[in-house]
Amino acid sequence: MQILPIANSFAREVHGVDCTQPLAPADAQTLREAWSQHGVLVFRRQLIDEDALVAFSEIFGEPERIVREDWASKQRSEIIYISNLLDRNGTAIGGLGAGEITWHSDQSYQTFPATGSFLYGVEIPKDHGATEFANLRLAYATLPPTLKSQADKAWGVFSYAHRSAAYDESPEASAKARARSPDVLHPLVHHHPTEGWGALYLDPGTMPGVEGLPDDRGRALIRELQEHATQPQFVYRHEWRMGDLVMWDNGFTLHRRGVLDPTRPRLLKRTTVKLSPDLHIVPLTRKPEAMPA
Ligand SMILES: O=C(O)CCC(=O)C(=O)O
Repeated sequence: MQILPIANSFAREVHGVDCTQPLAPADAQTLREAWSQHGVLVFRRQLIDEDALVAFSEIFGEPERIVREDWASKQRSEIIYISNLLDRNGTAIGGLGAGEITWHSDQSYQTFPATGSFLYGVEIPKDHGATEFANLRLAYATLPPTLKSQADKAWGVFSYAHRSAAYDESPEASAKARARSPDVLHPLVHHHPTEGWGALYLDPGTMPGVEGLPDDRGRALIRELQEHATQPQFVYRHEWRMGDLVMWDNGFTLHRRGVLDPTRPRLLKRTTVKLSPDLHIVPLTRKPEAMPA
């Protein structure tokens, strides 16, 4: 196995691993550590069915079934489909079809966010629909001092209701998911459990504000942090090929995708796992003061 930088980015490409085969314990540990350090790992030319995708994900943590049951695979409920394809009744087979997906961190609205995401490219239009990743470790290390001291003591409000207002595909399913996902608070800065370096934790589209700040000041702080964190030098852009498996650590990365052409079929399969706070940045959580216990 070899883990090599991709161009000049923070992301790493892993060579010499067939993700359908069992991993030697030492190789699994090397991958866990590389993931928790670099944030994004890419495997090319993989041929993975749904059972194998779940089995590979389970090496790193317990799979989470996300709140959108309507996006789940009918074979393996641990998998959701990210797709613009429709079934024969004209119903979307998954979610996040063709609209813009702005900078976000998966599952950040959860009390205990499952921070490991795996996305496998099954059908990908050529040169279309890249996914961009921003590294919040690099962003934190370069924050101007006043912004850093504001971020260091801030807790953000993370709200599924706020996030899902942007989804228009299935209002009923969004309402059901909202009812299961009350707002939570997470600190905007975390430290790596074994190495101690700091990183921002952000999800701009899920954060209506910052605890203790008036709405406009909270939103301004989030905007400033996002603008800093998503500068080109902190961003890796993944141009998909069929058979790519990309895994990212949501504890210190953001990702986004542009608008897609709905007529060009695109299907990716995603799993999400709970990563161990012993090795990965896993956000701390509190309930907002005003909420009932
Ligand atoms: O479709 C993509 O490229 C990104 C999907 C995404 O943002 C997600 O799975 O959270």
